[in-house]
Amino acid sequence: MSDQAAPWWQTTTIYQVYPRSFADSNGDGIGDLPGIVDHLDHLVDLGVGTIWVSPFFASPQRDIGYDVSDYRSVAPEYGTLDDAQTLIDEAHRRGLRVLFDLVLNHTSDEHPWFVESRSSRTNDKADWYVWSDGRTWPGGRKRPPNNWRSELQLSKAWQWSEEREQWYLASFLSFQPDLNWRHPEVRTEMFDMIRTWLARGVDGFRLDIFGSIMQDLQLRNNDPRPTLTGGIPRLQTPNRTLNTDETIALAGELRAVVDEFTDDIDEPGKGERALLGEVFGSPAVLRRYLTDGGRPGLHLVFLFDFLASRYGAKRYRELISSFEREFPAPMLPTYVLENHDRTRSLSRVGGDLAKARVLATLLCTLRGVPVIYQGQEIGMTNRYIPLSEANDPVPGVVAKHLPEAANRRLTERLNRDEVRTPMQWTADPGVGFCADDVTPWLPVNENRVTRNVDLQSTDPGSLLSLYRELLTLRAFRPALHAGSLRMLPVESDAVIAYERADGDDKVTVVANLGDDTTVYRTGAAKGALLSATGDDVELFEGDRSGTHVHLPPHSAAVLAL
Ligand code: TEU
Ligand code: CA
Repeated sequence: MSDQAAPWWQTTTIYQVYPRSFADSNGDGIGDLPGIVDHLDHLVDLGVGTIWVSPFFASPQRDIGYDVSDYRSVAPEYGTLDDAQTLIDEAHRRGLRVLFDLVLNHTSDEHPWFVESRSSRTNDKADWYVWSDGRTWPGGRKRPPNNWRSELQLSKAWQWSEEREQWYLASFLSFQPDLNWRHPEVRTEMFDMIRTWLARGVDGFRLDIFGSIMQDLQLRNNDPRPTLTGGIPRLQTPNRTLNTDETIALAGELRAVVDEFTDDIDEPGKGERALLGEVFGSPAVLRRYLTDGGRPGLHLVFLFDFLASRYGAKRYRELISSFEREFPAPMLPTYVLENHDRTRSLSRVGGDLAKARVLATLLCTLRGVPVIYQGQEIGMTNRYIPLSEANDPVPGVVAKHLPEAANRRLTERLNRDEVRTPMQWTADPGVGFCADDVTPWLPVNENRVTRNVDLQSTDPGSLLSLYRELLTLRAFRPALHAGSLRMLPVESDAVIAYERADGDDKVTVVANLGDDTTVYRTGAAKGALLSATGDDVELFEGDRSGTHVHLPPHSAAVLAL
């Protein structure tokens, strides 16, 4: 799609803010909404176009906001509804769009709706959640209705309620009961809630575990065969609980709701609103969320394969080719390297900054929407926190089943606290996240002295400077933010090369992911637009075949054709 016609959500770059760890404005050691507003200029300087803010709605915070107890109010530790409106308005004033994070699959078990629903089988909310009598075995033992396991696989998906003497479905953690989206009142309430945020100018939503929303109506067993679904090992094939036809149809209904707010003004808060689904499955399945039977669904879906893959040219070439095959224009892939749930990408490559710079270059020059997690731009890494000290509830669930060593190795069910430590703005003890005499909710990473925005902002050779250069280049080159992608032949297995083109604007991106220097023969390159290593890219006239590019180990270059 050419640059002119491309809608904002196709050409933007998304930056994930994890509010509890971004910036604390009132000295309680917890990040908050005013803290985000205080740092919006960093995002403008970085060059991103959209911020996705992880949940800040009322919540008991057992899963740090992904357990909502009131979708229409702000958790007091993060601020007020006015602060949320200020965040939207201040972002828009800077030309940034804002996505909020909607957890539609489940609420907290402390949500008043669930407290009422669980209290009896006849109250007004009795069927707002997924309840079942289950089975009674000989001898009277109560058993769940089927074999469904939770998203984390290591525990059952059904929880017993003594009050109702029935089982309720909790697809993720036991204190996160699934809403019953077949109940008309649930849809009415949830769609109305969504409209209130859209009316406040939110440009769209990131949709949490959207693929788990509607399960098989007959509660039939999942296929017992283990599988790897969306990069996550599962003890059974979730054919009855994940990506069902009804869930995919819900994507179309949700699209119709956000399309009610699409004015024809292409301005933040007025133009088209976008839906970004956190969904897991094969590309063919994920594609159905974008359009099913000709009906539009979500605008974008996360593709986690890059994030879940080891660093390597061969695997990345295969993934890029598969994404191009499975999500042909006008569909768009997304590229994400890390988030608040998974290992930091720099940690994943063993702390090797050269590799991180190659990844940054690929992320920002591939066809598709790049998603950057807070701190990724300065090379933040996992900060070890023993499972025994975890705020994150996931390790507790996993630790019951797996010793820590296996836990870390087998399923990357790390203590997610490790990727949620305070954003490092300065080298100070409080890293500019909070005052130095305030104890932040999670410990600061000791590498704050070198990994901070202050230091890297003025260092042209820093990772932050590279991200700024890349995002500026991407914004100015239609080939990069709206163009096609064509994989180019390579002689070395350690090299990735592709051409991006939009009309007359063409660039070639070439990367060497090997440990040895290599030379890449390119067409008539006019010159290097950018080099990941920060050094000059040596272009030299080779033999008749045109220009050769000298590529040191773990380097990349963007060439003007
Ligand atoms: O995470 C769902 C999901 O991706 C998990 O299976 C993830 O792979 C796991 O946490 C890795 O350890 C979403 C949110 O991103 C996560 O923070 C929430 O805890 C979860 O849903 C429940 O809302
Ligand atoms: Ca605070």
